[in-house]
Formats: sequence, structure tokens, C-alpha cells
Amino acid sequence: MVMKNKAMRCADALVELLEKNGVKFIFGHPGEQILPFYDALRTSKVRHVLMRHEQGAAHAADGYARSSGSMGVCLATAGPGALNLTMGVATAYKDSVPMLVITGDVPRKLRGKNVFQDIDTCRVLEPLTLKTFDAKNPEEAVKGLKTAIKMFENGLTGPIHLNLPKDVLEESVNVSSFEELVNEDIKLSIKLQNEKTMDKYISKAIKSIENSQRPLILAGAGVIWADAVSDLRNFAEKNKIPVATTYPGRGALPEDHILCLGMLGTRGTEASNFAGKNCDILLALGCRLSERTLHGIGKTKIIHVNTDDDVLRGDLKIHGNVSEFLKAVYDFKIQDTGEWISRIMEHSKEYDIQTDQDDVPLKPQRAIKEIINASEDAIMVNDAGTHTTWVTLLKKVKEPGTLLFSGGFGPMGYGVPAAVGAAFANPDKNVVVVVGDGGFQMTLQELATISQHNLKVVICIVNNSSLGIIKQWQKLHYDGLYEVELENPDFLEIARAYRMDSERVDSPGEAFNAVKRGFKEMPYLIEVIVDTEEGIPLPKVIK
Ligand SMILES: Cc1ncc(C[n+]2csc(CCOP(=O)(O)OP(=O)(O)O)c2C)c(N)n1
Ligand SMILES: [Mg+2]
Repeated sequence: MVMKNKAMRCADALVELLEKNGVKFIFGHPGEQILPFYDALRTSKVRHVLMRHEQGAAHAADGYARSSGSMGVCLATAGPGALNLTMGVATAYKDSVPMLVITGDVPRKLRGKNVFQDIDTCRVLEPLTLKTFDAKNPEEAVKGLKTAIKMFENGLTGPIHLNLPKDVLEESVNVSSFEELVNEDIKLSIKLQNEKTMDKYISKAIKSIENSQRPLILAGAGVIWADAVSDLRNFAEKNKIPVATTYPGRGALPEDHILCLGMLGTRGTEASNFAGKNCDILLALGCRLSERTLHGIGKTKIIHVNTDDDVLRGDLKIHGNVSEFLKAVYDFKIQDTGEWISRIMEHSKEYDIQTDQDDVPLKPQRAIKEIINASEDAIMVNDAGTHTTWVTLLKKVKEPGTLLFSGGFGPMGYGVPAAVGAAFANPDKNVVVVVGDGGFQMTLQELATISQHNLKVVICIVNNSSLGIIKQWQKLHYDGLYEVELENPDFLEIARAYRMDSERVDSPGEAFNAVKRGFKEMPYLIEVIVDTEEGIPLPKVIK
């Protein structure tokens, strides 16, 4: 921790704290009001990655976090810089991704005076974060950062914001009594005030599980954030309890594991949704129980474990982290689940999708299946559109953090910048982005970041010359198409401008080989021309 009785510039104290807490990368973009922080970074071991847009910085921090299980950090200047972060912060907020969001601000005496770039950033970010700390002085800045770090250590996940006026960053701070200050602040923090309910309800939970004949675990990303992946596996295997997952929880148990039923809910597998509709107890671990997930759940008793009280629902609401919960219930005696599992297994864990078409124009599902087959050990990053659904349905996720997507918020333009974060977090792995021609054009400036750092990224643009999913929606529900066809630029010329090798494919069999070639020449861009009229299968009605 910070040395006692030492006066130092606030910006230096903050950067030193980040360094001592293991922060390796910050994804950001500078501006005048945050310059003291950049000056402190200059001589620190924490590495700054210059993104070309602040939205990219937030998505990169998100991709870093989701692919590593550790907090991501993004940084921007006051006003326009801070507001450009919002898309990525909201994305992280909706999926509870641990992210520290640092913004500069105009000097204190100018705030609220409508000077250049003055805006109430904290009020904008407040509904998108677990908490925002607005540093009124250097002590509060350091306290805020320490508290944020403690909140993450306590298992809270989601973005936490620290707002730093320029003059606060430049002032000197005596870092003597921070331990006490931070503790006081944690008590004040609303989220941690909540009484822990783990001890109170654990015996009730155990009794319910022991009485159950048809138990089901629903694993969310909280399992991954709590580092409870092996706890989950041991628990499920020991007691022979089947496991369904949410989308962000995919990979918490390998999807080829015998007990893993795949995703549950609107886009769930038949096996998962059958289990969700027919179980007599659902252990919902580290998930939000969104409306899409609830589609796959029947009338059942729900034991819900989460560190965020705001999302807790179900019959037994247990505030706490999944790892603690699994340890507490590890030794109970469960009834034989053999018959229950056999009944579930009469339903398919696979999606019934044909991908061997030899058609030209190339079917997107065939192209995407080839991309998936060629990138077995890579981290795959999805964007938003029809291609997302194909990846969702066709990819088997075998490890946590290997399929990233923009989830509950679903912004287009997530894929390319999130891949930057994933590549920095996983230098030994390849990263493959699957993105539409529409979404690619929302954040393509990050090709510069990818190219500058020579990242091991292959970008596959699935080009259907349209905002495909919206086009499908218009076909289904409206009389005609309007403003959904794209007149695209030459994507290979764009790659060339960013000094990146590239190729275009348009026939069956070519995408697989192109990705394999791409792995040898990364960074690499592949434009895959696909059928402009092919839509995605609509979700099946779940009985
Ligand atoms: C920032 C943002 N704007 C708009 C949308 C609504 N939207 C979702 S998917 C989509 C079209 C995506 O087109 P493209 O990237 O080409 O993918 P495709 O559906 O063609 O595969 C739109 C407009 C969104 N999710 N995010
Ligand atoms: Mg498209």
C-alpha cells in the first residue's frame, strides 16, 4: 500500500495505487484536464494504450476484463472525452463487468460555471455505474480509488467511476491515514451496507437442495468473476447436478461437458429450457435472471446468489459471492438425479442448423461455421446483428472468457475495440472478431490501435450489404425496406490504409482457409461476402 506520512502529487499517488494493485493496462485517450494523470503515467509501470476514440477505450477495458477475469481500466478527459465513454460504460454496467472508469474534469472553481468542456459528468455516469466518486480534494481522490479497489475485492462487479478535476490532480496529498479513511468510506458505500445474508439463509438453502429431486444450476458470469469455475465443476460433478448457463456465463462449465446443457432462455438449447421449465429447484448463481433468461424458467423454487442486491430476485435471495456459497453447501447430501438427467437428455443440447450449403452467394451460417472451425483455440469477439446470432448458436464455448459479446446492452461497434482489450489481456492467444458491415463502420478507427501494436487479431467482416437484422425485422413486420441497405466502402482499401493485410472471400470453403492464413499474418482483415437476403432463425416458442 501507499507509504505512510508521505506527501506526493495526487496524480502520482493514484497511479502508484493502481500499480500496486496490479493494474497493468489502462485504455484511454488524453485531453487537457487529465494531463497531470498522464504525466504520472509516463514514469509508471502501468501501460497506457492510446485508443482512437473513448468508446473504444471503454470497450477495450470491457474486453480486457471479460477475457481475463480481472478489472479493466479506461481513462478520458473532461466533457466530450468523458461522454464518449458512456456507450462502453453502459455495456459493462448491463453485464456487471468490473471496470474502473477514470475521467478528468475542469478545475473546481470553474465547475458548474458553464466554461469550456464543463458538464456534469458524474450525473451522466451515475445511472451507468455502481458508484461514482467525485473527488472534491486530493484526499477524496485517493480515498475514492482505494474504496473502488476494495469494492472490487469484495466481489462487486460493474463499472465504478472516479472523477478528477485537474487542480485536484495537481495538488499535493499526504497519504498518511488512508487505511482508516477507506474503511469509513466502505461503510458509507450503499452497496456494501447490505447485511450479508449468506449465513442467515444457508441452512434453508441446503434443506431445499436436499429435498429436491430435480435440481438445476444456472451459472452466470458471476461464477467467472468470483473465480469459482472449478468450485462449480466440482460441486456439479460431485452431486450430479445439471448446469445451464446464461449467455455471459457461457464457458463456466465447458459446453461439451456431460452435465452442461448449454444456454438457457430465449436462445437456449432444448435440453436447457426443458430443465429450466421442469426443475423443482433452481440454483441461480451469479446471474441477473433477465427477461430473456426467465423465458426458459418455469414455476420453481429459486435460490439466487449474487453480490448485487439490486438484481436479486427469487424465493431465497442470498447476498454473497458464488465461491463462498458453493463452499458453504459443498457437503450436503443430494438425492439420486439419474432419472432426472436421463429425462433432460432426451432433449437436444445442439441447435438444429444446417451449415453445409454449397450455395453461392455464400450463406452466412456456413461462412461463420467455417470461421468458428478455423479458430478453435482463439478468443472470439462478437458484435451486434444477424452474425451475432449465428455465432451464438454455432459456437461451443469450452473456456470462460473465450466468447465476448456486447450482451445486455448490445451496441454495434463493440467487437473491434473489445478485441484490443482481449489481445492485451491474452498475448498468447489469437483473437477473432466477427462483425457486420454496419457495426464495423461504427468503431473501425481502432484498426489504428490494432495495427500500431501489431496485435494478434483477425477481423472477419460478414458483409451482407445491409443492417441485416433490421432488414429482416422490416421484412417481417413492415411493408417495405427503408434505410437498411448499405453502400459500403472498399473494406480492403480501409485495411490497407491502416497497414493491415487483408483478403476478400465469397465462396464455400474459403473462409476457413482465409482465417488460417490470417493467423499467420496478424493483424489481418477478411471481408466475407454473404447472401444479402439470408435471415436468422427466429427463437422457438419454449413450451
Ligand atoms: C449503436 C447501435 N445502434 C443501433 C443498433 C440497432 N441494431 C442492432 S443490429 C443492427 C444492424 C447491424 O448491422 P450489421 O452490423 O451489418 O450486422 P448484420 O445484422 O447485417 O449481420 C442495428 C442497426 C444497435 N444495436 N447499436
Ligand atoms: Mg450487415
